[in-house]
Amino acid sequence: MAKKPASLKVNPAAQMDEGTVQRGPGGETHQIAKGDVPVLTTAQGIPVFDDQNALKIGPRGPVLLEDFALREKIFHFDHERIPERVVHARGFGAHGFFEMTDDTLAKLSTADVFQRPGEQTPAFVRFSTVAGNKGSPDVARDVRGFAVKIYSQQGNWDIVGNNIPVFFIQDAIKFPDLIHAAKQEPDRGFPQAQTAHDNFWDFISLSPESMHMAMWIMSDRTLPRSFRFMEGFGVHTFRLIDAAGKTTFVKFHWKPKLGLQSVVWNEAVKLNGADPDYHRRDLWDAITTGNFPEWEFGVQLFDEEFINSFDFDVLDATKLIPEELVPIKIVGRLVLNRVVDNFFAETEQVAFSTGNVPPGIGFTNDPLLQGRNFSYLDTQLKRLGSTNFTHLPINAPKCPFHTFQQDGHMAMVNPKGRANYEPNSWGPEIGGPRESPTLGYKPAQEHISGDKLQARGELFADHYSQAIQFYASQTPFEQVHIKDALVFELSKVETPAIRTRMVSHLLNIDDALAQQVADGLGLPEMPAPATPARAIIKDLPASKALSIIANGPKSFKGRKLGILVTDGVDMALLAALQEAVTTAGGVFELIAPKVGGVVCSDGMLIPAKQKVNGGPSVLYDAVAVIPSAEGAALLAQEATAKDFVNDAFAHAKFIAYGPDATALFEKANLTADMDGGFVALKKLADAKAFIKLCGELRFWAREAKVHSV
Ligand code: HDE
Repeated sequence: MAKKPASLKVNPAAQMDEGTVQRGPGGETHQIAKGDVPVLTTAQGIPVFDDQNALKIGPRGPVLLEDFALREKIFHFDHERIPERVVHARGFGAHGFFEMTDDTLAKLSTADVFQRPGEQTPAFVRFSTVAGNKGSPDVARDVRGFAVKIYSQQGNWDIVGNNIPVFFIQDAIKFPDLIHAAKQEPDRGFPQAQTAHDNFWDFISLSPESMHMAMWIMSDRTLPRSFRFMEGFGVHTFRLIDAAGKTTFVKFHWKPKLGLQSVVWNEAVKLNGADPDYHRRDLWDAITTGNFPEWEFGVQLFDEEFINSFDFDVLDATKLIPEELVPIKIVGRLVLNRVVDNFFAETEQVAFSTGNVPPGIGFTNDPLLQGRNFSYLDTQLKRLGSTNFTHLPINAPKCPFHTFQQDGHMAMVNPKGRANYEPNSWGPEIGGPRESPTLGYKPAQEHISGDKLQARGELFADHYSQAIQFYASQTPFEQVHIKDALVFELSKVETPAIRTRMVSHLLNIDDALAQQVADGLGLPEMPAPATPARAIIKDLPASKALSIIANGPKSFKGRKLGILVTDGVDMALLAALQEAVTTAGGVFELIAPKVGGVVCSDGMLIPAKQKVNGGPSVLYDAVAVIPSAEGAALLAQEATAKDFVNDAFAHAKFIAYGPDATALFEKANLTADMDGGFVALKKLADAKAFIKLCGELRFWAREAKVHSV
């Protein structure tokens, strides 16, 4: 039997408010009251009688074509998907604001958004991975997109950057090749969301210009602990243009207030199984609990004189400008304080473009940037299906705008009135907008002449110098991670010649590294170094800014402690830990044998967040193990509880333990006094000391002892 709605109340599509009157069958009126459940309607606003059964002749009879509600519902569902982004398909977005904290840029650029320190301009940020498809796991080894849309009063400004300051290639013409090689191989359709396969390393090893980036992607930069702990970079050199038309060259930077942090590879592998949504959940949780992530906005400013003195071409996106050479000046901040209302409408449909710049910001002739400016409009038409994608609320400017553009699919804001062209003689009232020599966008003036040719700047041919500098700037732990990553990825490459070719490039970067990778691969013979296209500069000074460990946090703020508990847990100790972590600005989760919770030593029932097999220690920055003696004996029988402590140990995490944890540790072959990464919680004050120590994030010294191959 079909169910009939009790009464006709509110049409959600029409977004009626309390007090609105809606007509029911027969024309009777219904006053909308607070708390009324809205009546389901079709997209045409027609109230639905039965959403459980299609219209039939008799309960077992044929379905009637006349059922317009059924037809519309299925029609709409069938067309729910739009093409995913060809790169950066998997992403997660959030709203916030951009704000200048000083007036440095106001003097160098006419951009309105720079003019008033302290004023908040709405912003939307979408973080992403590059290679994986939309449903791929979050902690894939990959570059992260860091795309920022700033809704300025002079139109939208997009900084479509990454979490790595350089790129694989120098010229846009190579982008399709790079992406084809990185994504799943076309015949078999795998592997996705990873570069550990032949096609990728074949392309990279045949493209020496990618060597600097290759070092970055083999570093921990491609395994961020969360979006909140990574830097962002505009990558290309842009221009700031002042009222007189003068250019100051600029590189844009985002620096996370919480410091940098990455996960280790084995942790990433396990995280992707334990929580494929690890990064998006982290951002969602942080914002919805009021821990708003924040980045400092920094600029490197330079002029022609610096450009002429620099060893590299500032138009080459495979090079960076070390902070030690041109310091980053912090001039603003970006805060994310609101999650999306709807993932599809905002995160999926947001459309970025490097070509979106307001007056006062300009492009350079970086051939990658120029290619990008061309590409992004194209892709929106394919994905969003209409030139009117700017009519979607997430893409629409938040300042007044007036164009003569009209019609097309889904046109929602066609110009009003008679004038849809200019010049016209309809007068100021109805004649529509006009260009403005004073307010309109003016590109920087530049005299250009030259031969028509297909070539690159001379300095673009230096492929190794900054790769050497990057490697030399890493801490010894990070250097080992780079070596391990290279060995891992190249071990997945099935063609020996590709492995050897990569090692021939590594020989131009660091002999010891090349040797370690060759050993790790079991390479039968060391190849000759690849022939460099230009003399390599081997003694560029190390840059501390390029290391993650050297730029970590100073406290446990923003981090998460996992507390493994059982019935009988010492309530006072648990409370001390919770207080210490909360005071430090961190959060905690209880992991217990049952998610319903545990009965503490004082008889109180405390609910758990995770059941022990659903809350592995990879989800946490540090762990505390404080079961009762009986509980520890129980956990000692549970494989996932042993994994909990074994993984925390193997991932060099700080581990606090209560007096009764021994049974579990013994079963996991761990002794609590093994190294300085263990902290005994003997008295309540130890909890505070433990959380302070956790500010160092990992007990790195342990790492070398747990990995020998
Ligand atoms: Fe992109 N890139 N890209 N890219 N890119 C896209 O635009 C492209 C490049 C970056 O969250 C696409 O809307 C070309 C560098 C981010 O929506 C597409 C070239 C950098 C995002 C496209 C590059 C980026 C994209 C796919 C070489 C770092 C995600 C869907 C000339 C500085 C934005 C879309 C988001 C997205 C093309 C190179 C960053 C196809 C042709 C270098 C963060 O238009």
